[in-house]
Amino acid sequence: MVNHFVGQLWVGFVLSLCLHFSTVASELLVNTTLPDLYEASLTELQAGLTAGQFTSVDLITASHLLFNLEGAALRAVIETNPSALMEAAALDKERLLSGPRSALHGIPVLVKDNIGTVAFEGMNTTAGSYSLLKSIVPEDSGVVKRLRKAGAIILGKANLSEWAHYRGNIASGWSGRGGQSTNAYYPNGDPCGSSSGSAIASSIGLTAVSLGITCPANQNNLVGIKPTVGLTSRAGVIPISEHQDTVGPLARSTTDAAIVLSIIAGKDPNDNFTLAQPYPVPDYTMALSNSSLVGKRIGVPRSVFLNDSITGNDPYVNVVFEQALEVLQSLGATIVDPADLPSAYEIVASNNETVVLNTDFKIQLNAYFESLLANPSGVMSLEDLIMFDNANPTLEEPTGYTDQSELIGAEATTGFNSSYYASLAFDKELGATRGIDAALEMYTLDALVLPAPGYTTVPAAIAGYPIVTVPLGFYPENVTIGSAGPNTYYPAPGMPIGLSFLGTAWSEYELVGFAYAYEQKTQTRLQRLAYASAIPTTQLVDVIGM
Ligand SMILES: *[C@@H]1O[C@H](CO)[C@@H](O)[C@H](O)[C@H]1NC(C)=O
Ligand SMILES: *[C@@H]1O[C@H](CO)[C@@H](O)[C@H](O)[C@H]1NC(C)=O
Ligand SMILES: *[C@@H]1O[C@H](CO)[C@@H](O)[C@H](O)[C@H]1NC(C)=O
Ligand SMILES: *[C@@H]1O[C@H](CO)[C@@H](O)[C@H](O)[C@H]1NC(C)=O
Ligand SMILES: *[C@@H]1O[C@H](CO)[C@@H](O)[C@H](O)[C@H]1NC(C)=O
Ligand SMILES: *[C@@H]1O[C@H](CO)[C@@H](O)[C@H](O)[C@H]1NC(C)=O
Ligand SMILES: *[C@@H]1O[C@H](CO)[C@@H](O)[C@H](O)[C@H]1NC(C)=O
Ligand SMILES: *[C@@H]1O[C@H](CO)[C@@H](O)[C@H](O)[C@H]1NC(C)=O
Ligand SMILES: CC(=O)N[C@H]1CO[C@H](CO)[C@@H](O)[C@@H]1O
Repeated sequence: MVNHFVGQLWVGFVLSLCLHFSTVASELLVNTTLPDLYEASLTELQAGLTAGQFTSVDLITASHLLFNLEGAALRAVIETNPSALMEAAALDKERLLSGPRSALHGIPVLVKDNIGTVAFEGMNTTAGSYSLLKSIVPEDSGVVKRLRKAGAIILGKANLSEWAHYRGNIASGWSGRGGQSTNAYYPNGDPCGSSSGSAIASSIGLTAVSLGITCPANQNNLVGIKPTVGLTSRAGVIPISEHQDTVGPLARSTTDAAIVLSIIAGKDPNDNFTLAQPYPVPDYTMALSNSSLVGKRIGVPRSVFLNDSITGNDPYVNVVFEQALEVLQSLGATIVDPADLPSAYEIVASNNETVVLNTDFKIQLNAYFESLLANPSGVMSLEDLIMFDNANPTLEEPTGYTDQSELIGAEATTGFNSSYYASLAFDKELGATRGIDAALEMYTLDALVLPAPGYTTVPAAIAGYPIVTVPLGFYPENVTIGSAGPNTYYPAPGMPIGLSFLGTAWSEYELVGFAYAYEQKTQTRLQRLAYASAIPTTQLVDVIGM
């Protein structure tokens, strides 16, 4: 009912505007086409909300139906927000009174289950683990605070690889609470991750945008931004390492990803890494230009990163990548090839990252447990967690796997010592000083470009540097199907491949521009849809006025 009224009100408004500017009757068109939720952009959703075609309540209703009826087989979502409809109704009312707060006003956003949300709203924050079921976090995470302030509605918690895939040798996309999430482009395809559920959900329109990181963007036909460590707050996010963790958008277009990054980026007193960022946060949507590659020098770090016998990539990855280089050139870029990272071979050989991650994980996870106001499972430390997993095999052990080697490795560390600091410094040197920054300087480059699969994320991860990934292509029908876990496959026919732009600290603005120009030229995402039974059929028309 409310929805109907809103619709009339705004249609009237649009009509009177048209009348004012035009006397030609045939131009008195009201756009009655509803956006297709599989592909809807934030701009389309916001326009429809503003025009009163549908409300945020309708969007939430549609999303809940999508999860229950259609998302279930992919296990993309662990739980939905029981307060979402109420929040949507309030935001609909506010829109009528004072207009939208931002491009995310009234838009449902899914967040990974390790991103904290206040318990009284009704949702758990568990990183997929039963050990945190019904735990009470002290407050919303920093990024969720920003989303809410912008008027976004937290729709639910996305499935993920348990503990953000820092548990041991378990399949990507598996968690105790969420089960095995799978890719929408091939039955039982590996979703990659840790942010697997977030990516699957965005890939098939269960939500327009979600928060996660880049590997899943690569394998789910999405745009992902992995921001520089310290651009977005990690306060209230269940940690692995403060030196590598970073929260970024997963969306179906560079435009949507840029909108979300502009909202979630910024300083947060509860995460002191964010205090180092250049102020103010740019409006990343201003970087969206089709000519952003004109006159730019883009380097190809061929050695190691494009060598199949080292990366283990299917040869087809390099075939589509070489085509992408031609596209970049046609868009006005100078391709500098090769532009190797001096540290390339050492990056692959080094084990220093493990020392840093294991040590940080133990200290930070223990601090996280300590910050909780309550945890009914009684787990209050990493040591307790390992015992909990052993004591609850039916909940916490996937079929065929009992592994928690990373938890055990982390538990064995004894805190910050000279080897830890040496490893941290060595990582920075390999990733940045003798890695990405060295290549950028030696060849006077604006950015580096690589296919997303392989070792591409490693130099950026250990340097804490940004990556923007866009759709590059899809594995062909005759690709050799690989195993990615007891029940999951990678690669497989039709599964997506991404193209990654890498740069120095705080270069997101430039990288977003390069990714946009490439995306607009190639329009790769829509060349292939999810497999038929993974494509949701619920649309806005089914729920309006429900
Ligand atoms: C009408 O709305 C649909 C869905 O939002 C959009 O795709 C289409 O471009 C719009 N058409 C016009 C003429 O604005
Ligand atoms: C957490 O999950 C449990 C079990 O699904 C549910 O009963 C509870 O309402 C959820 N929310 C909170 C805040 O505990
Ligand atoms: C953040 O604060 C901690 C402890 O208060 C300190 O050890 C660390 O160096 C600070 N980090 C940054 C990047 O400022
Ligand atoms: C970029 O080009 C595409 C068509 O190729 C067009 O739809 C889009 O509006 C252009 N973007 C800008 C910012 O001009
Ligand atoms: C690729 O790596 C293999 C194995 O390390 C090596 O033998 C080969 O020379 C490399 N190829 C190139 C072109 O560097
Ligand atoms: C870090 O890597 C260097 C070079 O590979 C190695 O010599 C050193 O032992 C590593 N440090 C640790 C703590 O593993
Ligand atoms: C630092 O601690 C790690 C375990 O966390 C240990 O393996 C390493 O030997 C220690 N280094 C020094 C110099 O004590
Ligand atoms: C797959 O087909 C393509 C083109 O038809 C061919 O070039 C390629 O060698 C084939 N790959 C495999 C693994 O058979
Ligand atoms: C929507 C969705 O994917 N739901 C699944 C998430 O995981 C739980 C627990 O394994 C399943 O029961 C849901 O079907």
